[in-house]
Amino acid sequence: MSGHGAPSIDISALTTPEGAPLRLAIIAASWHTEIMDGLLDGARRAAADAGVQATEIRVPGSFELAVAAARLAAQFDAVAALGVVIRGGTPHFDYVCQAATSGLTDVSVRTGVPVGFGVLTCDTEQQGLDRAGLPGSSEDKGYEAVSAALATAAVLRPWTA
Ligand code: DLZ
Repeated sequence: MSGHGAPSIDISALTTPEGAPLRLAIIAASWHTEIMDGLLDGARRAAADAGVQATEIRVPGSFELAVAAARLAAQFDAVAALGVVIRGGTPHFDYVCQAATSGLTDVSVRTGVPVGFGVLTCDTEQQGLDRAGLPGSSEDKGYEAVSAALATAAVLRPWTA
């Protein structure tokens, strides 16, 4: 999948809603530290640009992102899940990616709370570095995940039960 065609989301507009500020949780897995540090930094920058104070929690791996998102969705308006999965020599990669993807989708649809998908599923470490929002990266997936979750939460706010 290419980053070409990505929308430009104006999250600064979210700083002036009529209602209370959006409550944001950032959940980060702990594998592949350098890439994850870049994703987290981007996620924090997006929260700051939107004028939102984020609550952060860490889980061991991307497999654990969905259960954490399920718990936090009850108390937050938007969740961003960050993970880095790099293909190895066994099918484990496919199971972890599948669990994270379907688990986070399920949480989002079931709870109605937007979950920004900041999970990199890479064949190589370099692919992760290129997308981590680090100096020299061409993409900033942590920033994008938070922006998408907050923008969706803002759009849906009038229809909150
Ligand atoms: C076991 C495992 C492996 C091999 N690779 C990764 C990875 O690249 N990225 C990641 O986030 N997590 C990985 N894990 C850990 C699993 O997500 C999970 O934490 C363990 O299987 C324990 O449930």
